[in-house]
Amino acid sequence: MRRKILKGTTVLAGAMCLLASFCESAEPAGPSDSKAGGRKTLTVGFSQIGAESGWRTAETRSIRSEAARRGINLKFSDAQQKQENQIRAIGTFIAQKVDAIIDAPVVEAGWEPILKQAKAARIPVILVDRGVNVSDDSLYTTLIASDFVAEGKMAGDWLAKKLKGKGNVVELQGTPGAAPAMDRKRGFEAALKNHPDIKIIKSQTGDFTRAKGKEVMEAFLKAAQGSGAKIDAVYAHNDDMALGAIQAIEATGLKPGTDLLVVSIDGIKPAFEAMIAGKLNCTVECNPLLGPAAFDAVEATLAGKPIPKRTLVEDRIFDQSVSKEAIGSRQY
Ligand code: GZL
Repeated sequence: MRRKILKGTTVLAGAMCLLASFCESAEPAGPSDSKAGGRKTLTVGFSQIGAESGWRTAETRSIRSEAARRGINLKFSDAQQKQENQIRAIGTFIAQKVDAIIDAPVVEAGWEPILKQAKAARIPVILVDRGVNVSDDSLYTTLIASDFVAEGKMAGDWLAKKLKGKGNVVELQGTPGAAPAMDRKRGFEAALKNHPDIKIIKSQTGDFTRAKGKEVMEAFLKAAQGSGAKIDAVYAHNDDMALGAIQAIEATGLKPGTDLLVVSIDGIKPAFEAMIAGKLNCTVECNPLLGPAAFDAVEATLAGKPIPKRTLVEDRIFDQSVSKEAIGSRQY
């Protein structure tokens, strides 16, 4: 059963306030090293995917700094984008009897066994940034993430308008099996449903990295040169792949942002710099500053308070027309 996105639970980007609906909460568990004043120091295990993109490192900074601000003992594990490393790290957190676990699941499938172990150990699991595909959603406490389908649709609607309903698009997909990759594709295709003359002529994963995005875009450009097909736009599932694609486009002498439109998702500062330079046309924000909401959920769960099963992070779209005035307030 795919994870449900429950209506009525929204997090305003930046405010990160949680609107409550209800779910069961796990009993507190874990080591009882106490802090001055008798309040227990919490120990939380964080299984992070890796450091593949500017977005990812911003998320890690947010989680680490929020743990420090709250005096929480954070055990951090970088999985180098491998699910088996995440599962191993979560198993270690369980053996160490941490109070709670935060997981950014690299892909949607394959989590039931380890989540069942956490539930049996009565350790709550907070999902951040990406969802999981489980038959029993009591295996995790809450999912704090953006609506990736909406992000893909915002990007597609913007591009369709800019292309005036006609053109060839190449797509740089995120990590195969990852929620943002599948859903951003789904949302973009939904937007193009109303524009039959816009065709996705090539689509391949660049694994959310700049290097791979550049490599795949080089292949797309070479293929187009060989077949004589014109590429009118690039849709990248994240800014890092878009920035790699921009490098590949420039190497052919074409002007990214002019000869080919470039649209992506994340809203990292380098994307705003590329928009100001006229090389990127539009980015849809996907807020990575999830630390406050994640630890609100940890503390609420351990206190036995009800929290939303799904906490939606709201996102906005930015194009070149607003990039200069917006870059000053970007926090990542
Ligand atoms: C989105 C996140 C994605 C970003 C990429 O929540 O999972 O992973 O869009 C990152 O930049 O690599």
